[in-house]
Amino acid sequence: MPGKHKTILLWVLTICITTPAVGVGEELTEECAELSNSTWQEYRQQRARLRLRYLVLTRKNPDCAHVFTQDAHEPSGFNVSLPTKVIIHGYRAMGSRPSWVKELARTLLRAQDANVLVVDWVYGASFAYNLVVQNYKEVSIQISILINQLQNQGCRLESFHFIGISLGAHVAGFIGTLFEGKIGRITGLDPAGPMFKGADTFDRLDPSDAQFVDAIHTDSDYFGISIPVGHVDFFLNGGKDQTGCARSKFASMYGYVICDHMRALHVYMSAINGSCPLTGIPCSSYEDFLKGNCMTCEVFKGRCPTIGLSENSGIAVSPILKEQKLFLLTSSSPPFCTHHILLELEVSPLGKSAELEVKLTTGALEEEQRLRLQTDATMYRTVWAYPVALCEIGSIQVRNTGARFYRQGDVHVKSVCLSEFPSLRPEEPLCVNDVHVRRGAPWSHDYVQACGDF
Ligand SMILES: *[C@@H]1O[C@H](CO)[C@@H](O)[C@H](O)[C@H]1NC(C)=O
Ligand SMILES: *[C@@H]1O[C@H](CO)[C@@H](O)[C@H](O)[C@H]1NC(C)=O
Ligand SMILES: CC(=O)N[C@H]1CO[C@H](CO)[C@@H](O)[C@@H]1O
Repeated sequence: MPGKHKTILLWVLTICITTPAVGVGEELTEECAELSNSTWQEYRQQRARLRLRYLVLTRKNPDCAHVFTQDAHEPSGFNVSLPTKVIIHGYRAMGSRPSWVKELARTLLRAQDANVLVVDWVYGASFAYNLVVQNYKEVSIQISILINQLQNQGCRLESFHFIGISLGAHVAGFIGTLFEGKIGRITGLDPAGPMFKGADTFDRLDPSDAQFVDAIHTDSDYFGISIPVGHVDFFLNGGKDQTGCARSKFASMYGYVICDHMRALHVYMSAINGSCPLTGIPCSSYEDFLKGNCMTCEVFKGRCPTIGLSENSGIAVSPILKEQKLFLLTSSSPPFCTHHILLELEVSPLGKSAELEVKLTTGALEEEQRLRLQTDATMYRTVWAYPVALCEIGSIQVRNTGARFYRQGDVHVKSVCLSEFPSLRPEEPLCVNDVHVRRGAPWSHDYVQACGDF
């Protein structure tokens, strides 16, 4: 009997071990495609070849890309009745495959039932930047041939939405030029700046390339372009330096160098996820925006444009305006949203320059802002990226911090006001009047307020 028992045990064990192995084998028959990566050697041998490929992801295969093929016997899952999101990556300095493509595809598919068509032009996009720039129009032409074929199969040009990252934004722009602006939408995520800023609109992304063009700018002083290229152009934190990027001492050199540039992509994905609104305020310059000189979206009939997939960025005015510079502040990590709080402070004329520190407190959260006061000004306005809404702010404290350095005397604050923008409802600013801030004696005030149901 013990012998038979062992045999059964062995048999059970064998099933347990082999069954999953068979399962794994079956799964592998459905092969998932990856983007290419190229090496310097390969690049030198095949310099002239672009080796363009396309991958397809849909809601049926959101995590497993299929190589695009028009062969009816090997369908890639592309469905001509659905809208199509075309992802175009940018320059690949080291020939590596872009690692973020899968996440962007998944984020898009969660938000919309669509075909995601990924353009793999890693071979043409790697190593010498100036040579890559020479390639990009050829890449656009090849993609446009595919779009033409898809059009013949029943896809409408308006149903294409190109999402181009960095140099990919200009690839999309040139495809748009080839289709005379009839493509539905192009989104440029920090469109490349080097060799494009001074370029003719024929050579770079511009509003005539599609029915609607939106762009997000996050590194316009380095890898990104500093001029507006779309109907709406969101300049995050002024469009140059992003919070949480500049001082990440321990990040890798590569991460440090491209952190600002890649922020556009991360904010875009977060916006599509839809956990909080990222809206831009039209303004002529970031300096004006930071002074609180632009607080409304009147030019858009009160509806501020939002980052993400909503049609025309949520703009209702028509015809759609062009090259609108929009500004917003973000936080340093997902979901990146903040509240814009305008701090307005009016002081009585001062005998000497002074310094004040203003602190806002909400529960355990404390944030400070430092103000340098000059003798020739009495009004100070500054916009603050604050983590919670105005109605949640519990208290304000003002300290006379300049005392040690400037031997400054008391500061008489005529009024200190806080307001939030853009505001969904008419709200009075929170003001406190006639405050004496003495040396070494901070003044503070608790707000009595509550966020109503809205
Ligand atoms: C293609 O998409 C349409 C519209 O959503 C749907 O009705 C149809 O079943 C899809 N075709 C296939 C083969 O999945
Ligand atoms: C989007 O949401 C999904 C699911 O909630 C989450 O896993 C992912 O990290 C989010 N991505 C971003 C960029 O916020
Ligand atoms: C760094 C890297 O991902 N290298 C891969 C490039 O692609 C080849 C073939 O697909 C792989 O074998 C390498 O590991």
